[in-house]
Amino acid sequence: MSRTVRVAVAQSGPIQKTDSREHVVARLLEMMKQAAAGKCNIVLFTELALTTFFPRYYEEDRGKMDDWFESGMPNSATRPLFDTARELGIGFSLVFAELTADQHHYNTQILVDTQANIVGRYRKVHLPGHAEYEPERAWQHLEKRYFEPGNLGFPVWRTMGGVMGMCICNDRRWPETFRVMGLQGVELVMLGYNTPTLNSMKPEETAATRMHHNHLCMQAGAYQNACWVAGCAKAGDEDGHDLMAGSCIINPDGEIVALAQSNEDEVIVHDCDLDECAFLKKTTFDFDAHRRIEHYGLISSQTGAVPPPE
Ligand code: CDT
Repeated sequence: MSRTVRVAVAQSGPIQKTDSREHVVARLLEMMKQAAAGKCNIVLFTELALTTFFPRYYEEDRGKMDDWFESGMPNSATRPLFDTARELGIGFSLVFAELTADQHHYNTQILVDTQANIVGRYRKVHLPGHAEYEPERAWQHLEKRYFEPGNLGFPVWRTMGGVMGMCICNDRRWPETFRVMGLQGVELVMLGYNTPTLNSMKPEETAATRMHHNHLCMQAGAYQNACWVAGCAKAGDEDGHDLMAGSCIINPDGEIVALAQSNEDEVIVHDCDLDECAFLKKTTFDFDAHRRIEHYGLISSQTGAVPPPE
């Protein structure tokens, strides 16, 4: 039986502060329909796909930011995504700001199967940025103010004939993210990102270097864990802040096989044969044969680097 999953990555163009959820969902629906018309099995949406990247705005009273959060999923604004997905028989993955019933705030991704059941939930572990206003920055990145670190680890799910994993934006820069999923046999990792084109602390860093970082970490994650990686940007100018595009699909050799060409809403597609993961998983990256965990203790016992004394 073929284990090819036809994956659509639905890059979002910019979403402005004043855009309603309904307006944004209409854009996502358009891309979902395009993916389904192209016989895709799943469509991946970006990080904070329903709103602008609101952590760029400082608010003294955190509670005033709750309007950016979803307290139920599906809810009235997002139900059309679930209804249409069920009608079209396409799965999807969506990232949104989650406010739980017990008042926790997470940057959350769900995996929805072709019958519109939520089969997986992930909450962003690596929150970048800072918790307080920092005037020395050209702009703010307040994820540490508005979200708590995810409490679910890096689970994977068996669905659509394969082993699926999720992570969100900054998580992609950390090899631990991919390795923990790799150790559970992950075959396709889906992630969304909202990444500024420039560095708020280092104006001389070029957009090209930052795009290189973006692709480098996803390509390394794919190769080193012998899995497919799909990365979905929110791109373009949000309220004067430019976000990079570069949405892509990467094969288990770490090669980009599909790449978005615009800074706008754009769907890219690739047939991801999950059996292509097997060769590297059984040879170079046969973890059971080659990993040396007796030497990896520092990775889970220490956060910061401790160089030897001078
Ligand atoms: N959304 C998100 O996690 N963005 C961060 C920006 C940090 S800039 C190094 C990212 O890692 O892309």
